[in-house]
Amino acid sequence: MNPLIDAALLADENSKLSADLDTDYAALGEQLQRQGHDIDQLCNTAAQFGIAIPSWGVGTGGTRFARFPGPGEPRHVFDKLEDCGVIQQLCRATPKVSLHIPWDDENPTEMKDKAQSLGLSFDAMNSNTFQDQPDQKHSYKYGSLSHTDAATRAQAVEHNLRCIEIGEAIGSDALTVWVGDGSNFPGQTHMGRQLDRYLDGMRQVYAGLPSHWRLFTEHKMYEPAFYSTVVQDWGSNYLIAKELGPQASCLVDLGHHAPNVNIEMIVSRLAHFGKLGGFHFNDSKYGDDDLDSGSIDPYRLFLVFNELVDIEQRQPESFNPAYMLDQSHNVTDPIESLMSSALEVQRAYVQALLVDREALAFHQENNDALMASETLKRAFRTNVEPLLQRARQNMGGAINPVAAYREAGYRSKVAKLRPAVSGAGGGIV
Ligand code: LRH
Ligand code: MN
Repeated sequence: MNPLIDAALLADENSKLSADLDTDYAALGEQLQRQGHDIDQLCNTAAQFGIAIPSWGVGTGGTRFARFPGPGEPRHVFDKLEDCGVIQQLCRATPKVSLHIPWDDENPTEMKDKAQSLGLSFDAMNSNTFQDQPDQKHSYKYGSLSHTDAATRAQAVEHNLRCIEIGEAIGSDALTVWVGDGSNFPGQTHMGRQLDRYLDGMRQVYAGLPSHWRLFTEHKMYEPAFYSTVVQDWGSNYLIAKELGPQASCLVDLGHHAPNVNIEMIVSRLAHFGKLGGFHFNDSKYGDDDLDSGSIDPYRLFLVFNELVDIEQRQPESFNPAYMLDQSHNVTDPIESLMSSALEVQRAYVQALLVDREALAFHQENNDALMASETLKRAFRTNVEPLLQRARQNMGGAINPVAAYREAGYRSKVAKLRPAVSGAGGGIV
């Protein structure tokens, strides 16, 4: 694997921090031991945690108003894979990349070889029937899989089957289908018939799945449709996944809910009914803001993982959710945001492992609300940073990834190689 960040520089950066880490790790080890936890065991568990990087997240993102590209914007999937290689080299928690077609529609063998040369593999594929491509025959202006026009629906089905084909060629084993289909006016669509058309299309996509593949359906309350959305919430999503069959399950994008919706409860429900497929992690304050995970409400992220760890311990045999980031980096270096976000998700997972579940169950059984809440807060208040740093160090990564990345000057290096791009119109990528 050809390291993108000079190994000697990385070793030097780590050597500056390792003595303090040894002290902090020992102190945390004592603290956790008093709580009945073995820090080395937790460190190994943390090291096994992986979250996929969205290929579309390594370029600067934008809004409908504008996009302000930064230096060294990736030009194509191969640049994107290199940037993902840097994130994995420094963080050691992001071994997989989730591609989006046609944004990453290149030669599968070349993409696979490039990824392998960087120590990466591929997570779920993402189809795109929410934009019209230059050579496209039928427009998705009025929908895709749920469009009233049969030829447009067939085109959307064909596209999803092609995403599966590309995925098979590069070693992916899942497809995420998010459609923006919906309406902007009351009366514009017949919601029942629109859903029937969507289901008919999704059955054809489902029929094209290899036997070991999973199909993730992603719900979203609104945008780009602003009155109704075909797959608008977890309820519709659950019924759709149930309707499609055992290989179908629901993907929860944290930003796709109304403000203050209890997402951890949705996670508990979907797992309860065996349809929790995966996640697009990000954070938000208002809408689908696609902000860095844990940057607005880290306690909510912790509460989601508190449910996930509880489910993992109660249903170990069936527990296999796909973890992916789905963010838009409009004002930061995307590589730095993706590194800190992946580690925020890993942190929430490790903190959730610290919850004293026996004590929690006791307080719940005895309706001791305050002690139940305190039991969660105690885990959330635990600073597990030394444990996460050690896990990275043990895996050959950086104790402080952002510091090592800046010291290496990777961004200015690629800025010289990749021509500057001017601010195009709006749009997320
Ligand atoms: C829709 C979404 C979906 C992706 C897109 C980039 O908002 O979350 O998961 O296809 O963002
Ligand atoms: Mn998403």
